[in-house]
Amino acid sequence: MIDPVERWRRMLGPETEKAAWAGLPSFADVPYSEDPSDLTGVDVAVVGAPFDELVSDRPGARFGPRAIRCATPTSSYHLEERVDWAAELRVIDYGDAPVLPANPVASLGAIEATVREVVAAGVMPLILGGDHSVTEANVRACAGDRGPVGMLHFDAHTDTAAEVHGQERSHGTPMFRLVEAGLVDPGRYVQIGLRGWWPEEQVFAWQRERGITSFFMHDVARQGIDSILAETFEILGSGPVFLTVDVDVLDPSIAPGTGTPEPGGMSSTELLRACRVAARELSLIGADVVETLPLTVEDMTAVVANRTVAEILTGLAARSRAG
Ligand SMILES: [Mn+2]
Repeated sequence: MIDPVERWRRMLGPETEKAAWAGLPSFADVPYSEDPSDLTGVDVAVVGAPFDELVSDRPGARFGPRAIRCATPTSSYHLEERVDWAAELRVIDYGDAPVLPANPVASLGAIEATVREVVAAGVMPLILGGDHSVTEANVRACAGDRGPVGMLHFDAHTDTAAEVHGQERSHGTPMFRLVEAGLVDPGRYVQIGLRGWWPEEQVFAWQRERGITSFFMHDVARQGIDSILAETFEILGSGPVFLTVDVDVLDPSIAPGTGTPEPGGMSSTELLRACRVAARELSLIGADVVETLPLTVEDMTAVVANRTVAEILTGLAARSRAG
């Protein structure tokens, strides 16, 4: 286990903060390890899934995990929730899954196997994508013997197509595959933020037949995010839920660094609040934040993706504190 802050404290004094741009860029400067034995006693492990070989449009999400780690803020104390997630939870950065370039099957297998190591230790995985196809690997690892789990899905797109460009494995198909495989319970599957021009009506018909709940962006605009979350929590209940956040749910004016940007999206105010409240109110068994394509060194999409992860951690900390 490497604590990226330890050298600063040892050499400069126990209260010293690490310079944000220096040292090992673990997520939020939490301790870093790739050794499964270091998962003992941990609450949450951040895992990178640096994979983008199944995109239908812009590539680059393979650079997402590193950029999100580098967008770390200086503190873990949340001003509204009034909780310090790093004080409340034992969080480590478990590094990246060992992806194999130009081999999607091996790479997704490696992502699933890495997340399985986390789950097997009784630790909640928080995965940094990667294109949205990684969610299939993540949920396969998290669902395990639990049977079908609930899903809360923030996205501009449903990702429930049976194929995209004739390909069954694509970042547009993971949720179809998870429902068909019996790993996600369609009656406890809620999508928020849908808009734009894809998919076609027959995909929505497939969704309705199975009882999947869809909140479109026009619902968010008319009804407000808090009212939609209240309905969502009723549907998801107290059972296990996987939270998946595609940053393209955000308006591309906030998050232009994404694979399939769609204008007319959510504000970061809405998404950050929704992720924190969801992590506080639901029984999350895992979460991922996907489709971040850093465009610059100080990439704004990576900053908002980083804060989305921090909001999830804050919600978990608030839940843990409440007992
Ligand atoms: Mn997606």
